[in-house]
Amino acid sequence: MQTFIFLSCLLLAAQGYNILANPDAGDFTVFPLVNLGTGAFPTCMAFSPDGRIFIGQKNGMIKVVDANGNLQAGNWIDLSDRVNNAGDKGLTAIVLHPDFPKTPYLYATYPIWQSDSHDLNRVTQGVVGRYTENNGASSPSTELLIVGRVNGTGFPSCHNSHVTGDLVFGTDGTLFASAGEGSHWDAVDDGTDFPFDPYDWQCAPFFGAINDIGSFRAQHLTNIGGKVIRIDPLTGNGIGSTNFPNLVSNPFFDSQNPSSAASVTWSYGHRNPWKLRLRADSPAPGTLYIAEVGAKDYEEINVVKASDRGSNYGWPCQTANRRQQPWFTNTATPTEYYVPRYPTNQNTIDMCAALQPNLTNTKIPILYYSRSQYVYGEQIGIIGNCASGLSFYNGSSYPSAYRMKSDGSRSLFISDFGNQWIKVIRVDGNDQFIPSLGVQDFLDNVGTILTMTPSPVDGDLYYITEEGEINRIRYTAGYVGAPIVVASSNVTTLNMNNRAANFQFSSDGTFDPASLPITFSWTFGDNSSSTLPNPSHTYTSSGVFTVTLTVTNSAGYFATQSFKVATNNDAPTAKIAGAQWFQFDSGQSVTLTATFNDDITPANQLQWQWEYRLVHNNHYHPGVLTIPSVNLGTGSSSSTGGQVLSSLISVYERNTLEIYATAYDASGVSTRTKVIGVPNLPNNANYGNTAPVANFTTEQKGSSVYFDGGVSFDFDIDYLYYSWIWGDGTNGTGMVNHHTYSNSGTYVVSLTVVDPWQATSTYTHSVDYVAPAGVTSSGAASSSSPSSTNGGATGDVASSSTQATQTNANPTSSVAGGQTTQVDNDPQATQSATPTSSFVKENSGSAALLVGIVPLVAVLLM
Ligand SMILES: *[C@@H]1O[C@H](CO)[C@@H](O)[C@H](O)[C@H]1NC(C)=O
Ligand SMILES: *[C@@H]1O[C@H](CO)[C@@H](O)[C@H](O)[C@H]1NC(C)=O
Ligand SMILES: *[C@@H]1O[C@H](CO)[C@@H](O)[C@H](O)[C@H]1NC(C)=O
Ligand SMILES: *[C@@H]1O[C@H](CO)[C@@H](O)[C@H](O)[C@H]1NC(C)=O
Ligand SMILES: *[C@@H]1O[C@H](CO)[C@@H](O)[C@H](O)[C@H]1NC(C)=O
Ligand SMILES: *[C@@H]1O[C@H](CO)[C@@H](O)[C@H](O)[C@H]1NC(C)=O
Ligand SMILES: *[C@@H]1O[C@H](CO)[C@@H](O)[C@H](O)[C@H]1NC(C)=O
Ligand SMILES: [Ca+2]
Repeated sequence: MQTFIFLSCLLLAAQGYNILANPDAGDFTVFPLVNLGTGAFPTCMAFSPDGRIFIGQKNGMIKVVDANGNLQAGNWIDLSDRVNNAGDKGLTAIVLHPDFPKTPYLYATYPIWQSDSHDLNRVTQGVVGRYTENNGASSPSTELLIVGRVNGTGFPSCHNSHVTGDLVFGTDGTLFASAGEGSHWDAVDDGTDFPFDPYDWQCAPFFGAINDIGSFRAQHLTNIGGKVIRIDPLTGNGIGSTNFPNLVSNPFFDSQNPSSAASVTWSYGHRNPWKLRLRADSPAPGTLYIAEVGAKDYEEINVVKASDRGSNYGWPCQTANRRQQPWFTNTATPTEYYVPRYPTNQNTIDMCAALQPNLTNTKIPILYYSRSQYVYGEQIGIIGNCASGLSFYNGSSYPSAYRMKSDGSRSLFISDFGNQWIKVIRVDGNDQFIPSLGVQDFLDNVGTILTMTPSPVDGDLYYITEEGEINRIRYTAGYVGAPIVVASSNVTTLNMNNRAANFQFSSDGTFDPASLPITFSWTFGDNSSSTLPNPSHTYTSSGVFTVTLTVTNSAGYFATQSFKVATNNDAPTAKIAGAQWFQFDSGQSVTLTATFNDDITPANQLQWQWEYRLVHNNHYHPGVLTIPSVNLGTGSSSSTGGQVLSSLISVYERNTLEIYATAYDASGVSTRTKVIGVPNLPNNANYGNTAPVANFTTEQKGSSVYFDGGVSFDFDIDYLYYSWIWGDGTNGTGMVNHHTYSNSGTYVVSLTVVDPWQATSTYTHSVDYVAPAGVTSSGAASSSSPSSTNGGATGDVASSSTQATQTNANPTSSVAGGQTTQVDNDPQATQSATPTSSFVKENSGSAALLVGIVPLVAVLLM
């Protein structure tokens, strides 16, 4: 215990850093590369030396963006039949062999299905598989499991979250893999079976009773949970003097059993080591930096040098610089997260105290931060929630302050999922944080960032959000190039036999990185066009039309984006019976019934899917409840989604449930609707919820105004839903927006934020908008030219059939028409597609509660 106090003092001193504003703020611009669409759920990427970018999705599909920035059709490989994609689980990392494509191997890590049941709590194990490329693609038949070939030897997963982590090659060609300890994140887990978890009992039979110890798996070398392992990428064996005499040996290597958990272990005592980055210029096999997601108190950035191999990083007995209180008896301070479910058992178990001798040399992070400014009275400074990415910068286009220096110092970029920021620190040649340089803000409001990777091709940082975006961060001071174009419509399909085929198009989100004036040119696919930023258009014939927006700046650079709309099909309707908001008791079974209808697809061919999201703090945990079903009979279709609440919710947690029913018609067009469940908590229905406070900042950038609602505040760090009224008759959603007005003038803008407990706050503020000179089509003149874009449709579509011809029949994707194209005449710009349009729409009932499409969010981290 004295050791802890000593370390605590040391680290307190080390954490006394400054938060510095970014001197280059505004000179970095996020360029969309591709958008896979909400629901595709990319989690990881890998760059090939041939210019391809491999993108892994949570569901096990791996896609390729070619060297020209175009998303290739289909999958490089589809592992969805074996990837356990329930809840937070899924494919979390891919890595290419260092000699790829000459040595044509890709490695992937994911929890595997152990049976047909898709219940997210089912006990399973994480694996590492190797896949071979042949003619530009691969197939599951090439799979060779190098971790988890035998039941019980993979990464243990005895609950529903933090299983697999990351993969990275060492400089000596060995492979590192990280994994969480696979225990309950929602309580102190010492291995005791939880009554609300119907599968907890399977942990002992599958992994052995010795490993049915919850979080304590991280402390024991009898399993590979909560570890970083280092293996031979051909066999999965640990690295030792008998099999690799010329390499640094693993610390607990056992030549009698080279594949044992001890033989493969490199470091231990990790909770959820989500991302690994290798510092290439370090002694072999390389210094690892780890973004480690903490429980409730701290996020950690850990370093494992070669000389640190075999070190204990402390979990679950230590977090950041201190004891993890609830795991020690008698000192537990119950909190909303860690009220033990078994108070009686807690009095008899003191495993951290028993482990004390093994905790004397635990490693502490080089940097840690928390969800709140003060933790245990200590001021942390930066606030975040789920450390999600790490990157060194090794390019030459960012300013010199970010580059590698000959003194050995490096910029380390750190991303946070919940608070959606990227910050940067400097580490010295000895891998120590340089406190005098502080923690510098880099980018805010980057979205729900899941990982960040530097491109070996252009040096820039790329990142993935769970909304499906792959973005590139470029330094754009002195930028000469194309604008960033974002085009969308309020609906992407409707049936003109039922009503006017009137679509509202929007260029919201479009802007020019150099703030040059821009002009808009829309073509609607029926020979009519518009130069308004946000035109509406009525089609007069039935069919599928390609809508294209071209945005040109005053320097003559342009970019375009296309997507498809259809006038021959309405999206189905979906409605969940009953109130939009209900309360339930923990463990209570609630039956929900949804009704679906469609204009064209018969009821017995409609498909549907139930999903839930467990919402707390500022993030979600996703889950799919049932597999899409067919054959509902005739007439209006209904589907029952019951049983769901019983195993998910503990009354001790300040959670809400969002439950979604999505209907898909035969063309793949979908509609999603939602209800919200709030647990009946003891004494206080809102469990002490504090209402948020809405606020936003504005800044005109060229022809658009940048609105940032991220300055809104919620005491409870709840996830907030943002709805905007722009004051020009249009509305928006999302935390950050670029909005373009048609005319100069003063607009009264209001932002309403809603937390999951339905507490709302509205902030209203006037914005003076000055249309830039040279933007003739979007200037004041446009108001006097009445919508001239209607009625231009004649000719070719008249001959097209009235059949539904939507090209996107994939019910898991909501992106219209598959691929879109983005033409770009800037030779340096490689962005190719930003399909923001979606067939998904909320039914009007639920939209009244929470405006807009809520992004499909997940945390694979917590
Ligand atoms: C692994 O365990 C699962 C059940 O959890 C079982 O279905 C499967 O057959 C086992 N595989 C082997 C090789 O024993
Ligand atoms: C930086 O990139 C160069 C190639 O551009 C590579 O040779 C070098 O190893 C990299 N250094 C580090 C430390 O990553
Ligand atoms: C401490 O670690 C050693 C291995 O280094 C292990 O044999 C022992 O069981 C551990 N102690 C406890 C209390 O787990
Ligand atoms: C889309 O916008 C058009 C034009 O403003 C409007 O007539 C139509 O009702 C809107 N459709 C929906 C579903 O909001
Ligand atoms: C709104 O945010 C701005 C920028 O952070 C801040 O200066 C201002 O005080 C905030 N207003 C309120 C009412 O919190
Ligand atoms: C914008 O939102 C306001 C307030 O919810 C609503 O009254 C108005 O109808 C909305 N306008 C549009 C175009 O959706
Ligand atoms: C568009 O114009 C071209 C050339 O005038 C004509 O051939 C074509 O049929 C028209 N298409 C539509 C949809 O009006
Ligand atoms: Ca339809």
